[in-house]
Amino acid sequence: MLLKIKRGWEIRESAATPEAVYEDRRRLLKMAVAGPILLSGGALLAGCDDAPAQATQLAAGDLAPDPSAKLYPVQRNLRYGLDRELTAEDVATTYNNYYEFGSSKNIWQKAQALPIRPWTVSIAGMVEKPMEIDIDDLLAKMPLEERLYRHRCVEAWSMAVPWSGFPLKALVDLARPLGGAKYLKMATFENPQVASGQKASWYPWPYVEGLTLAEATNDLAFIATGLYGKAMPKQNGTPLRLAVPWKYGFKSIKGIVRFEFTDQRPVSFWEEIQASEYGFWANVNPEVSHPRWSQASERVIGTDERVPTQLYNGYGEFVADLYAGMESEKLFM
Ligand SMILES: Nc1nc2c(c(=O)[nH]1)N[C@H]1C(S)=C(S)[C@@H](COP(=O)(O)O)O[C@H]1N2
Ligand SMILES: [Mo]
Repeated sequence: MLLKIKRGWEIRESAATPEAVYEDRRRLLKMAVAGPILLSGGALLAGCDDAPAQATQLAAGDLAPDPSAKLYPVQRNLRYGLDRELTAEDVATTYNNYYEFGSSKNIWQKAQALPIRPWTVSIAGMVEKPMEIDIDDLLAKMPLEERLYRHRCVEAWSMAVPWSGFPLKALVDLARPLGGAKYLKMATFENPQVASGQKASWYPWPYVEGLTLAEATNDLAFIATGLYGKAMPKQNGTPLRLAVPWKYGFKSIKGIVRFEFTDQRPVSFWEEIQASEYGFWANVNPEVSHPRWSQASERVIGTDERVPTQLYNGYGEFVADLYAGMESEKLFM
């Protein structure tokens, strides 16, 4: 079942999203924030039907340029290749899961209201010296690179995108965890004023996710800070968003404000809501069905295709060793 991952230099030229698409998207976003009339025009293209209501949520101050924009594009790391075309940028940035902004896929406009500066990241728990670090200071310390990764949502859709960011291991090294630390727990911002989904009290906010330290320091574990050669759009999880492509998408937590090292296995957001459907490990496996649907294949967003799902989402050569001897664990839900 292991996929032979193509080397970066085998990727066809056509796999890169043309810059023209980025530019159109930028123009559309500018139009969308210019006012309600233009917004409904722009939103039609995005397949949005409740644009006027959302327009009122955009305030001028929310549109300050992202100060990290100048860091991109960054050099692509050719070790991580793709077996398929990149998803079109306008698809990956308008079809999102971000429950802080609502439970539909169409939250990209609402997410623009999230203030992203100042943004302080805490590194806490079992570390040599807990710290609070400003996002721009953190970004300046981290080795930024671009990686092409697949992403497989537990809902059986997938995409393939160019993330920019840094290996999670670089942050673990900065944090200097103590010997007893076994897990890394990550938490998303809390701001119900702008993230209206957080007003829904039946969800266990904040969104939390966790990895073992062995997973967090695996080469594939990546903190994404940019997308398509630019700063990360708000709807995709700026300023810090996990990308662990061998696991179902819900593990890839967005809008992170806290990294806590602990000896207790964290209970993640979805696990707390429905442990029988969303486990801690959540490794992709086509042979283990979700209780309510098959995981054997996936819909590639932005195309008419359905493709077979692969064990560890095709990344077994990087991660299968992490789980040797753990057959008694529910690794695939
Ligand atoms: N904080 C937070 N992170 C999150 C989610 C969320 O609702 N809140 N959704 C997850 C799920 S289910 C998926 S599939 C991916 C979606 O990422 P994308 O919108 O960039 O495709 O984000 C994940 N990270
Ligand atoms: Mo997901």
